[in-house]
Amino acid sequence: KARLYSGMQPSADSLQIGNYIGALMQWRDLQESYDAYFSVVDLHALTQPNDPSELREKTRRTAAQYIAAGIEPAKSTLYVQSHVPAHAELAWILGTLTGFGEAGRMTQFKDKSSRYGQDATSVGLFTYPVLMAADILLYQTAVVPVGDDQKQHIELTRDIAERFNARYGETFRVPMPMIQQESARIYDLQNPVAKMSKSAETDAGVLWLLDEPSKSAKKVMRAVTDSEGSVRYDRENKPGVSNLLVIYAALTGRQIPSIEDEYAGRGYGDFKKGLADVVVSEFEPVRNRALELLDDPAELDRVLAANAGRAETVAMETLGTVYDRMGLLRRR
Ligand code: AQP
Repeated sequence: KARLYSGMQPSADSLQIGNYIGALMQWRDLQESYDAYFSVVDLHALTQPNDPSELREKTRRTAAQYIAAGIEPAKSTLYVQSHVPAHAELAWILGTLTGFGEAGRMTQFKDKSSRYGQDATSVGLFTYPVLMAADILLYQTAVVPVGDDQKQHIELTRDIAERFNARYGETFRVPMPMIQQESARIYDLQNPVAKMSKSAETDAGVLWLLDEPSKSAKKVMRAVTDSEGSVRYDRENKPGVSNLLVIYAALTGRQIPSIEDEYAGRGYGDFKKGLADVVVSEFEPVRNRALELLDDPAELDRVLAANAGRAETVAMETLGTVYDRMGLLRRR
């Protein structure tokens, strides 16, 4: 089986429905046909301010939500990034092969650093894509499922891998991005032109996986729509309704036209009620399972440790080859 790598940051207590539709649902399917590695990238999360005890909790919670959403730790390698020190080690090595200007061209860095301002922008934020390259290359990854916004980081990963291979001999597999469909992109319910995000400014626009289902139902009922009153997909002129249609279709596996037909001639109230039911019945079992897993943190930690052990075996083999090729004297 070809190897696949993806991860998410433990940047909130709960994942949001965009993470679920855009990543977890797809990972669940992909784990059947790939040798999949899914990591909770806690080292990446350090590029934003964190309360230490909260970060620990968010890390466990993110892992529990992976499992609750159907990522099977017996089938996929589901682990916490910092449990495998080789990530940080390879990131250092790859940093020595990355141009300053090259890293400076990453649009995500440019966006985030201009938002944070010079003083709040860390070197870690600048080298974030180098750590991401290390994550991917350590496992000789063939494909990386990512959102459109990560395409540039995968390009950088490929460039670094090719550079290393050319300089030191074939070492890394050069990975391919697997770009998520635009139809899998979910927008904020209150501001449907902005991507739904864990770090959104207002809570009303975000559907959290671990929220009380009744709360999510209310948020769906209050989602921004338009004054036309017809349930019709038109991303440009009807972003709110289109977003709700995408969520409906993704969660039910139905096609958008069939949903449009079902609600033809009915108001937004009916449509939202229908979607609220869909969201509640999808989230309820996932939430219950996640809370159950979190009730027994020792068992969850045991599963994560076993999976980290599996990941480490592969990672250390790659790292050893890298050290040898670059001429580092090995400890005997
Ligand atoms: N709105 C979204 N629609 C579809 N997919 C989404 N993803 C995130 N938001 C949406 C996918 O979820 C994964 C999470 O990756 P991440 O944790 O590294 O951060 P992100 O992409 O920046 O996600 P968030 O929720 O917006 O987190 P914060 O606020 O922490 O930055 C990725 O696969 C992403 O495509």
